[in-house]
This record gives sequence, structure tokens and C-alpha cells, in this order.
Amino acid sequence: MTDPDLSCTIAGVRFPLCIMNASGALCVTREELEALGRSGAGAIVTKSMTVEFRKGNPEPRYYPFSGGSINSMGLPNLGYQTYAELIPALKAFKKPVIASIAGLCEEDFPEIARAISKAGPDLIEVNLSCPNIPGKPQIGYDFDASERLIRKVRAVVDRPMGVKLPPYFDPAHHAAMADVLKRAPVDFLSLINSVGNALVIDPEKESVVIKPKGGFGGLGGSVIKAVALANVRAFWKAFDGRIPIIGVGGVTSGTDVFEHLLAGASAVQVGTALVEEGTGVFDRLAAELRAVLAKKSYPSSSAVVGRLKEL
Ligand code: RRO
Repeated sequence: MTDPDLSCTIAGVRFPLCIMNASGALCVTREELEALGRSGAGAIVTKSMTVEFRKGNPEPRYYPFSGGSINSMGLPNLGYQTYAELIPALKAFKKPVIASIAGLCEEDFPEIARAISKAGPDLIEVNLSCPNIPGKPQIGYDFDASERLIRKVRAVVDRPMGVKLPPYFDPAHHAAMADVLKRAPVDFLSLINSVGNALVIDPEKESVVIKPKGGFGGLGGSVIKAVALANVRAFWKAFDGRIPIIGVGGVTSGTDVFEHLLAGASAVQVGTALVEEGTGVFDRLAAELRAVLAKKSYPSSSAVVGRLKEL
């Protein structure tokens, strides 16, 4: 059999590989974004951008451990105007560019969205789920605010747009957000952001491991894979498979990618594993996924999407 096809199409945009970086992971500076461009990644996703440049939270603010990572970066980024200037050069790498936008208040989002849309990214990912700004709750847990914000952004962009959601832990919350997204439609979903406000402890030092917020931060990596898969599956079902989903959470092997595809993701993003391994992770994951698909006689990654069996 010929090599399985690992490309995908999301909101009309073709990705040469269904594996890319998660926003936040090695994608803040021009150098990092260009390295993603040169790498095997199927797309270049920017760090979530705010109106102004931000240094972010005090260090240490990222800590890897055996099962994953905890972070409280606090939105360090160059500010949207700089990313708007960078986008044309990033498009020269001939793979989709996804601009991730955030904000410190509701009005920031349309301001950034309007300008960044003009810069011509292939897709816009609206981050409704940053857990790490002291005093600012994750927007995605406020369904009315999320709906207002999606409408405001939609009105000013002429690019396909999606939302990056926080993990939900109850079917009532999956249903409530799905209802929001049926009233205020988006073109794709990125599921999930880190599991917010977790606490990792170093028992030897009898200490927290990151400085901001008394050690509380967003959990990523293998330990959140089951939560990510549940959210991919819940939204896949809520939309009868009719909305493209990018699965994010716990991808460290080709088999993890395969599980996200089964749950209903068309593509995946990689955060902790990228930070820990560097940009070579994309070629490794692609080779491993190809091997899984070939062994199971799947012709392509897209043939797997949503095919999870229930008992
Ligand atoms: O910068 C961060 O602290 C951060 C963001 Br904006 C986010 O969306 N998710 C995360 O885990 N960290």
C-alpha cells in the first residue's frame, strides 16, 4: 500500500500534515515562528497576541515533570502589530498560518481581530481560555460573554475563525457551549487549552514549582490527554461531526494522534512535547502516525476521523 496521506483540510484550508504546534509552544518570537516554518509542522500557529507587547508573568513560569507540564506564562507576546507585520514572511513557508488572538478585556478582541485579519493569516484562532492572567477568569467558562465576543470578532474578520476552548468537565457545559456555537457559528474548534489552575508540588523542596499565582497554573501533556479526548468527542457528537476539530492535549506519540483522530479531531496540536523535544517532534509524530495507519490499513488520517467505536 502507498504511504498513508496525513494531510487535512480545515475550513477550506489545506494542511500538508495534520500535526502542528499548539499556540504558546515555541511560537512567540520571529525566530521561533520561522523555525516552525522550516520544520515538519503542518502549520505555523502564533502565540496568542494581545494589543500591547507583554513580558508575561515572573519566572519560573513553566515546569515539566514526568507526566506533562504546568505553566503560568501570562501571555508573553510581541503585540499584534508585530505579528501582523510578520505574517506575510511566515506565509512564504507555504503552509497555513494560524493567528491566535487573545485580549485582556472584551474590546481588545475585535481590535486585534480586525487588524490581524487584514494581515492575511489563513485562519484565526480566538483564545477563549487563557487560565493565567491574575484576576481574569477564562472567558470560555462564561457562556454569555463567549457568545458576545464571538459575534464581535466575527463581524470584523474576513478569514475563517475558530475558538480555542477550555476543558469542560460536565455534559451540561458541553451542551451549553455547543448551543452558543450553534447561535454564533465558528469555522473550527481547537480543543482543549491547558487544564487551568492545577497545582504541582515538589515534595523534596516542599514547594510549588512555578512562581505566579501561588504555584497555580495550566496543566498540559500526557496527564490531560483523556480530558482532551473527552472534549473532542463531546463536541464532535454535539455537531454530528459537522465542524472541524483540532485536538490539543497529551500528544506525545503517533498513537496519541490516532486517538485524537478517532475521537473526532481532523488535526492535532502539540504543546508540551514540542517544548520538551524541539521542532523535530513533528517528523517523529508523522512517522509514527504513518506506521499506525499503515498497520491498520487506513489510507489516510482523514479516514479515521470520528470512527471511535462505542460498546
Ligand atoms: O500565556 C499563558 O500563560 C497561557 C495561555 Br495565553 C493559554 O492560553 N494557555 C496556557 O496554558 N498558558
